[in-house]
Amino acid sequence: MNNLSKLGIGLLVCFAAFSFNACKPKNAGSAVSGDAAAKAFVAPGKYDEFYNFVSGGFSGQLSVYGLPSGRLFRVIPVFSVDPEKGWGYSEETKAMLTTSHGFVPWDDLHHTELSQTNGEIDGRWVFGNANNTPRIARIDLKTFRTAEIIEIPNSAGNHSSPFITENTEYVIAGTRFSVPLDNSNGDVPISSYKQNFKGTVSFISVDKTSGKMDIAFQLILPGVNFDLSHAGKGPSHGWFFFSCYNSEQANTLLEVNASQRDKDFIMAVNWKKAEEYLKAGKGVKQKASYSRNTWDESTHSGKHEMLTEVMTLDAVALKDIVYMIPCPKSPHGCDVDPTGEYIVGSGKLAALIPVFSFSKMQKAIAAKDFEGEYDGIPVIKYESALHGEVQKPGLGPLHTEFDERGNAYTSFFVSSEIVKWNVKDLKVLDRVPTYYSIGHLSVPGGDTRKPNGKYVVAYNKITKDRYLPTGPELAQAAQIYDISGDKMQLINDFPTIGEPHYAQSAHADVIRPNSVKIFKIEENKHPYAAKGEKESKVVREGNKVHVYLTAIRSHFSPDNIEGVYVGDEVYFHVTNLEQDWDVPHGFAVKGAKNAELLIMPGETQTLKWVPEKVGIWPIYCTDFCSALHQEMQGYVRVSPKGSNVPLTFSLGKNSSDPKAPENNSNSDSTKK
Ligand code: RUQ
Ligand code: CUA
Repeated sequence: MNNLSKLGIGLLVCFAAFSFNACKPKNAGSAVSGDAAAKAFVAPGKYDEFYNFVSGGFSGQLSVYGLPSGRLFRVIPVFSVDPEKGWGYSEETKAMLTTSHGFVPWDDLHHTELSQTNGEIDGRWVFGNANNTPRIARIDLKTFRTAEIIEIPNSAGNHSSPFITENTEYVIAGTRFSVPLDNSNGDVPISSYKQNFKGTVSFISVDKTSGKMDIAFQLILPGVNFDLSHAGKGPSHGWFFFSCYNSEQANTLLEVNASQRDKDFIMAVNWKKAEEYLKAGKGVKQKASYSRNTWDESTHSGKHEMLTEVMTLDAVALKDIVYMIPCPKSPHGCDVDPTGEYIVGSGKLAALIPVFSFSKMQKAIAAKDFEGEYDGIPVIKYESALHGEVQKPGLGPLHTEFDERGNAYTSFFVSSEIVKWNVKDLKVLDRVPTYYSIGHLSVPGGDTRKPNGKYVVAYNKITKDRYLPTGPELAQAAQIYDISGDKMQLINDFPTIGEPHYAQSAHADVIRPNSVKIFKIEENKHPYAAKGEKESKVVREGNKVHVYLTAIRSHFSPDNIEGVYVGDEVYFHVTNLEQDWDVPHGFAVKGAKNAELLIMPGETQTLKWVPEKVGIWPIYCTDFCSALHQEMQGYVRVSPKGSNVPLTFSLGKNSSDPKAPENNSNSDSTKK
């Protein structure tokens, strides 16, 4: 196809020579010394300096830890149902997990990316990707809730996501698997990869104020695997860089067949140029079918909609959008330093780290200093774009983050270590072991223009003997290192939720002041809200029974309901009337094929229940809300279908007390 394979033979590493499995370093038991531990100690009642947002991998969620304490603050449900919080179980949240394939209860979240303004973390949103059923989520950091999920058409294995530009102009989503496009005939032989399979990269615009996401355009690209990416910054603003592997275009046994060439590519995308083509009307609208789900905090409900078109740009036919730069051996991480000049490509099987220069790349493009084409995309000569190579850094480089002092920190999976090196002179400065087999690593602001090089956190794939054994399955682990001095120093070690991949940290000051404490009850626009006990009621509409239930310490209103029949669809719309921080109430009903509701102050959430048996069914509050939480309970009487037990509901009418107050008890005569 071209003469790429003749290049860089001297760089070729026989990857069979080292096992691609993790190797466990000796002296693994090294403890954190007392002195070091003090650096990670955050005294009880004191706050951490940073929020650390960690992807949950196959848990599909995102977890939030304190840095440097490693204390777990919250697990935010994103792509997977979470019975603890009712996410995906309450009627309001089901829309958020609905896709073009219907309701999908699980996904695999690999990367988190905090929104930026002027290349700095602004603390507004954090984005996450769903790998399996391609989607991007936006989480609102005022509420720490998933606010929007958009599906990505023409994509499969949404791994190269959700990286963002300096002003959050775009969040991008690159496909891992190339596949036939959605509107083409997909019923083709798998062996026709080269003819029929395409790669895509989607540029998702983010509204500056509302955050609302839209696929602005998709680039249609040659069929390869996209792996990771980062946006340019400063001088390279307007560009995006992606690592690609499987430039062999293999469709089977990729571990061998996609490791044939000395070099795959870093793909450089000029998205400003793409915008020009778009303005000039060069985009082609294609039919597509993908969901966009948005959460509305005034109705406390998600809304699901299907979109039917996507704008595409052909990166081959429209010149000057995309260039390839050869990069050794199946690059994984693709990271841009804080100055925006240096782009680091980490070949999983490479024994060196190439660092590319943005200005040299631009010169090479201007001079058409190409070594050929790859499926119609110009390939810049390796040497022409290269700033230099970090020699013998370690085995299996994966990801690189930066500090503000001109240093880079690269994770090495195979040799289980973090290596610190200087971005300009490419000299290795320090190395520390990780426990074990580090994947991603993260410095606060470490992929932005303004890193805060106090700590680097290692997110590891294997835990082995770090903690007390818990049978065959162990939690994954992270380690925190102090990087403020010349030598990196391990200061903390903590288990994580799911499988952590990428993570990012924000200084507490950009999030903490905006954190919502309650939802104002008077602003509750939920159609079934009861904004006071007086509004609580039960209404029958055919076989649907709507219970407008209120919760306040320590009772529900109403708490006695009769006249519900087997087979009815009962909707408990529970409004939490509290207007106090940190006083949720929970709600559950015996036998419901469902999870609890956990309702925040001022909020309304709905649990659907279809009683199948005659009897008395208890309801109760699941969240210990007061000294009399255990008294927060009630009964629903279920009668046979067609019974003539009238619909009644009450609070405070006690059988053992004939003089019980009648004030709250109101019978409803709307029964049909
Ligand atoms: S990946 S361990 Cu899914 Cu981000 Cu590199
Ligand atoms: Cu409300 Cu416990």
